[in-house]
Amino acid sequence: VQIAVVAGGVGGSRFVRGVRHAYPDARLTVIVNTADDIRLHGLHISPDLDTMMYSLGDAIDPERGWGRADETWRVGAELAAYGVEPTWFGLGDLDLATHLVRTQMLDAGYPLSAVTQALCTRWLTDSDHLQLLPMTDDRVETHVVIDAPSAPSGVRAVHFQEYWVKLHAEPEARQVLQVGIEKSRPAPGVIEAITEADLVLVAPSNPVVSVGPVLAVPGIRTAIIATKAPVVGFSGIISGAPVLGMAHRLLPAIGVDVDAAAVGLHYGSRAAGGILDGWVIDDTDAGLLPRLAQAGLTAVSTDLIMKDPAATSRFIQYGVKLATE
Ligand code: GDP
Ligand code: FO1
Ligand code: CA
Repeated sequence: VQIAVVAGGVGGSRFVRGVRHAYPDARLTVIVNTADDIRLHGLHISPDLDTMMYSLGDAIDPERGWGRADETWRVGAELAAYGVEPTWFGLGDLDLATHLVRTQMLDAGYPLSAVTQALCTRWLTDSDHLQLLPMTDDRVETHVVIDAPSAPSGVRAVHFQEYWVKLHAEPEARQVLQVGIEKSRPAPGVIEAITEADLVLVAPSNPVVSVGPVLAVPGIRTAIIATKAPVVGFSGIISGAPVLGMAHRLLPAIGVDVDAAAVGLHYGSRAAGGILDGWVIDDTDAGLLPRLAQAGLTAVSTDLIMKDPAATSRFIQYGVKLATE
């Protein structure tokens, strides 16, 4: 069995651990958002790829959900002591090694997909049957437009990491831009993974800044619409709020209500030009099922809390079965 998963960072990696638990013998390709990527201190940082890689390599910090377990922060403290900005982005000593390797390889001319594969040889073995692919090798960055009364235009655009980590998503997001997306191309293997899959899963990742950018890389949405495999999506919005993070601050900027039905209908039913054959929502949102059925999107509800890989695995199997019958 071949499975392709579209995912972001923290939510995406918890989901993929569940997919592995549910389908231990499957060949898994995870197509990861790279629009969170940022260059800081001359280093190329790919937060979602690293979250996925560390998580699958059992090296993730379990409390934070990103970065390395047993991390120390001495280099960052030294940079701050020199007064070097930015100081709001946490760069751990262990994590820095990853960024150094990635940046050197990119600067030597290797594409991000090759760099990712090289980094992953440390964390995954061939017998894992698991490949991480960046959505694209091209540079794409999410920027968020916020009010700036002192700017001539009244607004300014900040990098997504600045909006998220420094500003804690407090300013209202007027617009979310994926800079560079129109000219980006899917990374090698992405389209094949979707086309040749027996099952395509959309993780309960952030619809605006994780799944959104992946689908917006020209060619990826089309490949999902065209694949012979069933496509099943899972809601990260439960009872009108994201389970973690601040997706509720970004959904309004793309005109989508913060509820599981609105997100499902935003992805859309394949029968109506969207990407989904099935949409899985939480039991607490079961009241939305009639609305989804009426709109022509096959949906089911179950307990969608990713407590551990076994629990995640259960809802994945349940959702896939019911949504593909
Ligand atoms: P990020 O890139 O680190 O922000 O992570 P993702 O975009 O991959 O995932 C973030 C999303 O995962 C959030 O919007 C959450 O609502 C969702 N999420 C986190 N934990 C859970 C969970 O236990 N169940 C569900 N259904 N969604 C979750
Ligand atoms: N998230 C934070 O909230 N604060 C940080 O300082 C931070 C640093 C960081 C460093 C490396 C990395 O791979 C991830 C990091 N994250 C941090 C997580 C990440 O940037 C964001 O939370 C996600 O990209 C949101 O989608
Ligand atoms: Ca992310």
